[in-house]
Amino acid sequence: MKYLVTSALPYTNNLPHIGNIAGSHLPADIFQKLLRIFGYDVLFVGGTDEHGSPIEIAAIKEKTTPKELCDKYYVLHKKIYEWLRIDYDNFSRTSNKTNHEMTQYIFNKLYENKYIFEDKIILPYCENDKKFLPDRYVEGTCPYCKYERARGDQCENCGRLLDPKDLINPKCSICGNRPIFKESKHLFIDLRKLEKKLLKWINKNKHWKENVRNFAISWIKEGLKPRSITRDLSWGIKVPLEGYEDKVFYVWFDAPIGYISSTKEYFEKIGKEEEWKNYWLKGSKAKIYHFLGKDNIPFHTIFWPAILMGTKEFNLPYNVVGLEYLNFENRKISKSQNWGVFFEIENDKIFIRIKDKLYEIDSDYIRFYLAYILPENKDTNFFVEEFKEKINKELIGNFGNFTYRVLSFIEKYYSLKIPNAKLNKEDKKILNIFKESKKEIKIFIKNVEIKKVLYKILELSSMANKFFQENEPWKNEKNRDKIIMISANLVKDLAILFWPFITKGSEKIFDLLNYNFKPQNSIKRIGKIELKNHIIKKPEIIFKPLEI
Ligand code: B3M
Ligand code: ZN
Repeated sequence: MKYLVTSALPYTNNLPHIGNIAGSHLPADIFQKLLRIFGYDVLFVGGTDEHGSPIEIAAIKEKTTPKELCDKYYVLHKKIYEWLRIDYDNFSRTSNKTNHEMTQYIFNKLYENKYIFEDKIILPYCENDKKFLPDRYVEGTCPYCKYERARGDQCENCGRLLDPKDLINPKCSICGNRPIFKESKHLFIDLRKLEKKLLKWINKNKHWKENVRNFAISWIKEGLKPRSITRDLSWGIKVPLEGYEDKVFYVWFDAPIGYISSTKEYFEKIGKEEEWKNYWLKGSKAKIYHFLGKDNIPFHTIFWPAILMGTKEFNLPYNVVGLEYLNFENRKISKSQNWGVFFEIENDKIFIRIKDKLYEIDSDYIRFYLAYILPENKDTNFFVEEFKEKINKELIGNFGNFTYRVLSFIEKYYSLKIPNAKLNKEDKKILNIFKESKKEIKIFIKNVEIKKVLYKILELSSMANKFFQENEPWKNEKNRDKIIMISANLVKDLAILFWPFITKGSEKIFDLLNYNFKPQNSIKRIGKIELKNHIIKKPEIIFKPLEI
């Protein structure tokens, strides 16, 4: 069985904040790494989402071209994820050639299979900018509450959904002129024809999280409407149909296809051109897991599977892991209000900005705390004080200290050589507890319960700490060899288990242990004495206290 893990593709009109990381990249990365250490055959792909009106408008505002804007942000996004050790096998771009081709291919299939039809709609058009305006780029007075800066899609003040035609005194948000309303023809995917099949499929997917499944079912039960898949923009993927030369595909049409293209690109790079089919074509036995924030759930449970179904050729996702929101100190994260935790790049270096102050923080600390508070089933909060406490007490006080104590003990009492001792049944107790924990962790992985995995590992780490403390190797000369040999191997076990969470820290520990770590199926090593008569490196402090 093959596993494919994806994370939602971020737009390239700004930099990510911790909410984006906790909402998809990090849980996806931890999950794929857990699968790896448990021996599964897994591939992890992602990329940037580079089309759509937000990009085109951002480019106009920054006085650049969409292409240049995306080139710049692609590099910055990639840098941040690499720094965070979000270890994509391939991090692609939806503007790549492969995605253009794949999108057109899929469209042609849908067209052939008669899921596409044409219709005319009336849209706001700016005669000054010579372009159709996306709904939210028309501003004006809300007809209900009279708020003056309401957007064409929604009024921020009273929350009502609007149509640009409803606005009093509509204005183009690029140049400020009054738009006219003009007819334009567009292509629609007829979701009504796929409604029954979709509902049946969702009902069958009992392993999805409750919130995701219920959300999808209630959406379908309201009745699906045709959805337009083309836009009057110039930046995007061309529509391979006569009469559509001036239009491109709607960004949500080509963005998820980016998952397929990223997979294909990965295999092309390693010279296995056909291999992507074993993930994506119907009949292939791959399990596809999509990780994404809750606002993206409808697209991944309805719109995207409908596209795939309509081709009659492609595989459907196995699980849609929708996460809730991460807030900052009880309020929604907002870049414009400087409320939250953000990433900044200065002279090639990555800094963390908390509200308006810049810090240099170990990326493992961000990973650890975000994993600790992952919004898996409900919205959660990043609290600065709690961040400090969890790092200093849990990560450092628990795992960091244990590791450092054991390694320094080996240096001081054994001149860096882990002893070899014979163990009896009683001695093996703690090793067996570690071995036993695998079953429990495997169930959590199956249910995609990432936080539970982390809490379990922290529990094991406390146990190891207690083992060392209570056995007092500094006094207990008789059993010292045993205690130290066991403890050193528990350090190795914990570093393996923590690797999906704090990848860099674990790798540093493997290095200090002189341990040749290979992730694939490393779970087999847990609870085993592998390090004996073994020289380690001179210990170093692995995690420095977090001061913010
Ligand atoms: N770019 C929306 C977002 O960043 C969108 C996700 C695409 S996933 C195929 O939230
Ligand atoms: Zn205008």
